[in-house]
Amino acid sequence: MGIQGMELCAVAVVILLFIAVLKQFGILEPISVEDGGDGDFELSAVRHQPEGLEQLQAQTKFTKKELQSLYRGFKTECPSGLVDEETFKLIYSQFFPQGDATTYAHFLFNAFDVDGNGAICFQDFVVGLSVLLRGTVHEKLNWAFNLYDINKDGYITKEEMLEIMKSIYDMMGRCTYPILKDNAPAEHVEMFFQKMDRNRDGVVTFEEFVETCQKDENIMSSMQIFENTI
Ligand SMILES: [Ca+2]
Ligand SMILES: [Ca+2]
Ligand SMILES: [Ca+2]
Repeated sequence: MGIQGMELCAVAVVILLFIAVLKQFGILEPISVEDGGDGDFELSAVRHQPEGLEQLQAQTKFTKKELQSLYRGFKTECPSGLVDEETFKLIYSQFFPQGDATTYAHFLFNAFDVDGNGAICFQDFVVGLSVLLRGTVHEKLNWAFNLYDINKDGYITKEEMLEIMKSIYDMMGRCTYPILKDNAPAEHVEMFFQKMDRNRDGVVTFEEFVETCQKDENIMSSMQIFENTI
């Protein structure tokens, strides 16, 4: 995998891995099903959620039927209605048995747990999912930026990017990419900053991030491919 590939990876891995998780949850398939048949039951189930179906419809780009399907899948996999970090890590480790996915799963979990209460509820889940599946390029980039900005102060530092890169390498494991050198994550961070940090002040702002990504055909086309897959 070349430098270009790794940069692509930094943005796309978030999204692609998430599809894998959805398949694991058995959630992706029902989205395309137009008529579930048991809509009334599901509707009443969703109504018991404090958020309410209509509010979720307003917050996401899913239809009522899709929300019902998603809720059914979510409830089947998580009867408690909440996903904690341990469960999230467990799911990711199943996909990367040769690597260590715990750190990356931790960062991803935080990106979904918007209110930071340590649990992903159905609302957290569908709002994040809506951005990843149906969001505009700007919304998706905002989501990715938020993932990399670990302390959420509005800047991506080299230290933060290094942590993210290391976690991606850890997750992929040596067996998959045996040619990787120990300093590969640091080299990729340097490449990332050479491209993204346009004013050379040592941090990447959201504006810099968006501007660079939108000029990068690889990143943009990866998002297109993704949209067409769903
Ligand atoms: Ca939460
Ligand atoms: Ca930061
Ligand atoms: Ca900068």
